[in-house]
Amino acid sequence: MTILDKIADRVAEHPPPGPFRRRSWRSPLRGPWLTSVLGLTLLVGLLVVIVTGLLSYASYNPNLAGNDPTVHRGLLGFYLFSWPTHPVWLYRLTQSLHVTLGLVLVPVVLAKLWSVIPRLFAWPPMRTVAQVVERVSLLMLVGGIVFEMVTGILNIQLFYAFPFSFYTAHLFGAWVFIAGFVVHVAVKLPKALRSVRRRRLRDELRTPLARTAPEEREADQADSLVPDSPAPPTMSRRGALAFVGAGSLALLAVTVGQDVDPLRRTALLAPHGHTYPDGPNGFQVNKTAKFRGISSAKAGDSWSLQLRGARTLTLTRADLLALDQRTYRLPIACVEGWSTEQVWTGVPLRDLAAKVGMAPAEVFVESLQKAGSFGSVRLSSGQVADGRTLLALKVNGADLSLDHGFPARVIVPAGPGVHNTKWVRRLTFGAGS
Ligand SMILES: Nc1nc2c(c(=O)[nH]1)N[C@H]1C(S)=C(S)[C@@H](COP(=O)(O)O)O[C@H]1N2
Ligand SMILES: [Mo]
Repeated sequence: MTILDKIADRVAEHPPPGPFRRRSWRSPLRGPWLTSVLGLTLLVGLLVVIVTGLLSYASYNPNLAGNDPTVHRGLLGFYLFSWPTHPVWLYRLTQSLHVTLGLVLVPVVLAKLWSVIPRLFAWPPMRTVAQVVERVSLLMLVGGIVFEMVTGILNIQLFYAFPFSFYTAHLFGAWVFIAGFVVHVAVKLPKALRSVRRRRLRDELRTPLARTAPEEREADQADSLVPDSPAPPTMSRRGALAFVGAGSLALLAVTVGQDVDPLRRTALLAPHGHTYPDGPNGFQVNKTAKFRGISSAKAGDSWSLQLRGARTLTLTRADLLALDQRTYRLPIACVEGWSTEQVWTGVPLRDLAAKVGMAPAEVFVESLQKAGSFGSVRLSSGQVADGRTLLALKVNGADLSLDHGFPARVIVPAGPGVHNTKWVRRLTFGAGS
């Protein structure tokens, strides 16, 4: 034994007081079975959140010039593909899953962190290289999930009110988390699968407080989640699981309404979910005309639409209404999780392209909006080619309200809300335009 090993042993034998001493952690519920039940739940749930999150990034057309504020994304866009326009509810489904599940899993994440918190104070903090690697991966995992949940929830409530780009920060945070997640699953999955088999969930759900006992100690005593000197239980394991499950269900109950039109009023957590006027324009508004500095003067009689392609053309709203009108029932699905389906009437973008001598091509959409996000966007040639992609003039049979984009707005099937530019002023067809 070298002198260094001896010093290391002495350090290990003398943890600082408080949480670094194993005996200060006494809950009889902590143990590998409980941690594994929570961990495997998160494995499945967070996989869905990760996949739908990556899809959300792909849906923004980040490969088209000017759409992606993420300057140094490096290899992170390796999987991107051209976002389809079928089925029309595609983004509505992926994004409501992402946001709803992300919220519903918050109590499970907190319970999982509680179940392993003694490990945070393991003493000595790190001894082998393997431990150092594990701790760094845990920092990425835990730091990543906390960052993603906090930025995600704040964005649902505040709508991009950050001093930095939510979009870029949430994307980078996601990849830090994903890296930690992959390492953690690779290291822990075999043990988690072994640990859940040690007790049957059904038996555990039948065990009352009076018969609640600590789990069996694992072979590696020093690293065990089972406490050295357990306190008497104050809650059964089924009580703890029910507490977490009830938290998740409560979050689900006050969230689902933002994606189900008849349940809109139950969406207590959705700030834009339940206050809107009656009538054909009576559905959520994301960023009002006032907020975006759009006056009814600018969007009124003096307004006209500029079309640019092989030639240019200016059309008034009356000119547009005189063209062939199409009507489709299409959703608006916002990145913040809310969605709705309405009936839109207007002119297909591909007809407008034809007016200026263009086959369906990429289009750069510009609005009257001078500052702030989402005032312009680039749509793919595939989106323009789909005859249901409209420059909408009406909704549910009535003129668009100013807040919903009067005189004209884009509606793209299957796309994210940010592609449905309101108060459109100019359409420029052609790649790199
Ligand atoms: N010009 C402009 N268009 C915009 C926005 C905007 O801020 N400015 N917000 C977008 C976002 S994020 C969404 S979800 C939809 C919402 O449309 P609505 O307010 O009519 O429901 O409009 C999109 N179009
Ligand atoms: Mo949005």
